[in-house]
Amino acid sequence: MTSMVRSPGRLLLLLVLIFLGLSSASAAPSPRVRYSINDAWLFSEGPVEGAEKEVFDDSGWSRIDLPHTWNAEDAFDDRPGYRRGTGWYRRNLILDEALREKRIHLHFEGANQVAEVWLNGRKAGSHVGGYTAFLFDITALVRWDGSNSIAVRVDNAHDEDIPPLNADFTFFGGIYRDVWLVATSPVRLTLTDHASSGIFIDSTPRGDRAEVVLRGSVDNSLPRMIRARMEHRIFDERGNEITRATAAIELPANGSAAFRHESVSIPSPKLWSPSDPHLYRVVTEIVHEGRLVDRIVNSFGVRSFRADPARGFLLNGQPLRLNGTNRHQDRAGYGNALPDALHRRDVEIIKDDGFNFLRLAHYPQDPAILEAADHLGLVVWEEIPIVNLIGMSDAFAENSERMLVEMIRQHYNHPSIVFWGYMNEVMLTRPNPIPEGYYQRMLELTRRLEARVKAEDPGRLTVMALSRDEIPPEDHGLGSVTDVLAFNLYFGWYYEKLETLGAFLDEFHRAHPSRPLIVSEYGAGSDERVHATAPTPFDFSSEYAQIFHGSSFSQMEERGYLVGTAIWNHFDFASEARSDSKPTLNQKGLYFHDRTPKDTAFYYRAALLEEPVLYIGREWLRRAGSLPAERIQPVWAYTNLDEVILFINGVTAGPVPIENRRAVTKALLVDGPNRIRASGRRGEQWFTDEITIDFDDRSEARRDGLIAVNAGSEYSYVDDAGVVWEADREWRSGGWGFVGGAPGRTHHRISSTDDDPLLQPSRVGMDAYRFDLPDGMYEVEIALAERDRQIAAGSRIFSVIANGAAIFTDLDLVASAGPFAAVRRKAVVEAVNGEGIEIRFPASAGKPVVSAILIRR
Ligand code: GCB
Ligand code: CA
Repeated sequence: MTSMVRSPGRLLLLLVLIFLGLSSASAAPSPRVRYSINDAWLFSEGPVEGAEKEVFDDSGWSRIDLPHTWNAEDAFDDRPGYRRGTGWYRRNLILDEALREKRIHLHFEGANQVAEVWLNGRKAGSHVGGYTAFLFDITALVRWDGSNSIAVRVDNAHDEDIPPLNADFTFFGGIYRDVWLVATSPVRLTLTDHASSGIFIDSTPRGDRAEVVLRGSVDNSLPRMIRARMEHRIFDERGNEITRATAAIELPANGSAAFRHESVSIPSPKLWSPSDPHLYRVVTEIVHEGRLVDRIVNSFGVRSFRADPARGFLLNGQPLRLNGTNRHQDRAGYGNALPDALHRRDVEIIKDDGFNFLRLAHYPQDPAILEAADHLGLVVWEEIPIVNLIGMSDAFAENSERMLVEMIRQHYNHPSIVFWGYMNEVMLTRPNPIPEGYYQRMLELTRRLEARVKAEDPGRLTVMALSRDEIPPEDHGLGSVTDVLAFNLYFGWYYEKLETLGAFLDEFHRAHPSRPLIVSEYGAGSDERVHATAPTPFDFSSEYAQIFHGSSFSQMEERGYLVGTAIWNHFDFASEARSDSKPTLNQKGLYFHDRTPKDTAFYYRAALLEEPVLYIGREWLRRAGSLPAERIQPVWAYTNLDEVILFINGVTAGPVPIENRRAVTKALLVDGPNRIRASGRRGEQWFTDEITIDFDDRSEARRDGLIAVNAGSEYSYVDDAGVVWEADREWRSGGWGFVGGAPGRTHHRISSTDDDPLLQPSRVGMDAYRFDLPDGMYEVEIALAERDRQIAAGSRIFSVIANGAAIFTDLDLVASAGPFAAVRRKAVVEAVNGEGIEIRFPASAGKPVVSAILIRR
């Protein structure tokens, strides 16, 4: 190879050969025409009377492009809930005369969650389910002498018959994936089989060959029986033809015929794997009366796999630990309506971070995702969205099964897919009241879906995700139905302690030694604005999430029996009903919702990548301290190098021990910017990283600036302006802090602010806050919110008085702002006679509360 490339003449020859190899399969242009029709739509919120009609005044509608959701804003605002109902889309379509003899189809990659489509006022079809594609043949409805009107009604209202009924993510409404126009000859591979490609490819390595089976069906809409020839040509990645199969096919008038070609084999196949994701290409052509009438191109990969209860996952006969992560499809600013490029970007990020396994939770995702997973090399688990609850109706079961069939047929040929899933934690959330026969029904549905997967695709593995509290015997028999059992585990987050994860797994494995096991979720929520020196679960500090991942991953990697693990979640994602420290989001991502990385991502990069990783944690760049001892601050770097030295403002104490990919040291910081540099060595090679930490030293020596207190909180908070609100403390002479009272914390979202981590904690029932400050004029700012649902107007009334001057008089938070709403006020206060500032909270009803205090000279 290399010698050939060195000579330009030979290189040319090689290129010509590659070109010929490719072009032999594309001698004539494909008779298929396929293009996106994402632009130039009009949208209106529904319901709208008569919008399906051909002639309709849509002049007041908004001009939008697909992909589109109508919940991009209201799913993230202060008000609980988001619009779940109808939305209408209209568009004109002028068809080229050249398509006149063709079959015309509309292909929707996804619309959430019920879609009805009209062409020129006549119904083209409808589809139930928000996460799979659908296609309608509109040939009989199109007009050639002018413009066609397409009208689509989409509805994302709750529907007891359609999964998901309930889940921790936002059900954005709209046509949120691409829409295509597909024109084919009257004789073509079937497009209408659940919007699949009409061809299903199986390839099994056997000895030194791979046996390929190609099956599917062809449609004929000519009014006569015809005999056609079908040919499949298989090419390797360089475009060399490997093999071909030809067969005659007889098609009845206005009918279809199935085909199955078995004796296709690839000698010495190159196998597909995450480290070498080799893809074959199969070009399928139909020739009728000497004319090419259809051609489609599919990719596939040759690989074998097995999930072993003792040895874990085996790919192509070799053990391969699945180090994985989960992905939801939404992103900051887009809702679920992402262009393909951003879908692909997510897969690239996951691959670049070193992962080899991706669970597409909790629903089938965009074709761009699967294509990227095939090409970049990720083992995929895809599932349908039966989450938390099942419906009791026959329609629910039928819709579930149809979604499953759509997912499998649409994505069948992707070599990345290894696992089909169909339920997530269905026994944890209980309907109230539990309908009679609920669990019996669930078990029946499970068996029905399992049987359907095995009928559709016996070669892949089935999997179901359960929580810790759904293990046998609590599982009503569901846990033994699928090939692989998966657990969503939140030790050290929702329950127990971080360190007990491993023991739980061992115990389950001992009790169920024949069940292959995946940890399909583990994660901790975090917020870049929240920082703690003694992090705890649910403080949402960046530091706790880092401890959580370091401990969880290292416990699991020691356990060789696990098939794999998957982080919950790679990206923060929309969950409208949540109120963590950033309401409307689930914050367990390794990345923020806008895809900037959290420090935790670099723990995994250090753990999973071969390439050198040296990364100083930089989510905590702004810090403050009010005591001299607080100038000593932890600093750490994630690394996979042999040795790391940290320099603090140019000074080092030598190499820092590296434990579980992390080198931590204590740094003495100075007021202002502090330069932190890491030098790391692998063998003889050195690498560096550098950050600047801004430290606001508020200790005795320079009590001249600002004090900001996150009252009632054990963590510090950095606001948008970069102000560090320090963790609370008790007043000691010469310092500042509370006098009396107790800390309290709500996890309710606070309206009229984005500073939820500042407003959610509060000090309750204190006598005072004292600040021992020099004489002078100060601005005092108070922030507070009613934090208790039980408190009604009139039952908590207090004043806030600083050095005798009232900032609030007889404040009734519920009466004036409502519960869980931020109230802020600032006033100027004078400190005299060396007495500093004392803020008192006399109450006439209930106990006083305060969330934050800022004092500025
Ligand atoms: C789970 C669910 C997932 C949630 C996650 C969480 O077990 O499967 O949908 O988002 O926990 O963050 O609570
Ligand atoms: Ca797409």
